[in-house]
Amino acid sequence: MKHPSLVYLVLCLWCWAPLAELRAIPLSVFLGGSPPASGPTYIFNEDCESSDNPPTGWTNTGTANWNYTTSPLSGAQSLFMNSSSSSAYYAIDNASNYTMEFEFKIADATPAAAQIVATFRNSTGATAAATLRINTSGALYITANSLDGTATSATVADNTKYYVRFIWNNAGTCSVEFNDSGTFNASGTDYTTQTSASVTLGRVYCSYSSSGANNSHYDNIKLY
Ligand SMILES: [Ca+2]
Ligand SMILES: [Ca+2]
Repeated sequence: MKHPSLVYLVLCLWCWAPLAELRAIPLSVFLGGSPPASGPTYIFNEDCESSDNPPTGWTNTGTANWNYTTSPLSGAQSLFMNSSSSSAYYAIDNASNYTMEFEFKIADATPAAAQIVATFRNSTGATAAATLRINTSGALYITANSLDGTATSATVADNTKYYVRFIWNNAGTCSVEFNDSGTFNASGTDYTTQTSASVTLGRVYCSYSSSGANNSHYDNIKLY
C-alpha cells in the first residue's frame, strides 16, 4: 500500500492540464498497478532438449526421434520423423480453440503426394478435426470438415527452418501461417484458412501415422 499523500501528489500531477503527455501513460504505471498480462499459458512447450523419447505427455508411433542432434532446429536436439509412418501425439482436452506453434523443416518440400505436418484429432485419433498438410508444390493447406482449404501461395523450401502457427477453432475458422521470422500477422501469401465442423478433440499430432511428412523436423512445439 502506497502512502496516501504520495498517491494524492501523483493524482494532482497527473490531472494538471499542461501535462497532457503524462496522461497518455496509464495511471497504474505511477501508482504501482499490475502490468498487463504477458503471453499465453502453454499446455505444452516442448524444446526437445531432454533425453526422454518421447518426452513426458507424448506418445510415439513408428520411429519418431526426440533426440535428434544433427542440425537441430533450436538448441541441441529436435524431433525428427525419419519416415512417413512416424508421428507423435499429445492428449489434450476438448476445447473450442487451440493454437499450435512449432519450428519446422522438411527434407523434401515437394513430396510426391500431400503429407500431414500436424493434425488435431479426437481422443482415439480416428477422427480428424483439422489437418495441416504440405502439398506437392511445398504449399501448406488445412483439411477440415472433410474439405481441403486453399493452399498458401507461398511455399516452403527443402531443408529450411520455418516457424508455423496452426489454429483450431471448433466449427469456425482454422488457419495456418508460416515464415522464417516467427512473427505472425494472419495475412499474406503464407497464410490460409479453412472452416471446420464441430469435433470433440482429444489429441494433437506432429505428423500422422502412415501419411506423415517424410524426413521432417520439429522443435519448440507449443500449444495454448
Ligand atoms: Ca530430446
Ligand atoms: Ca531443441
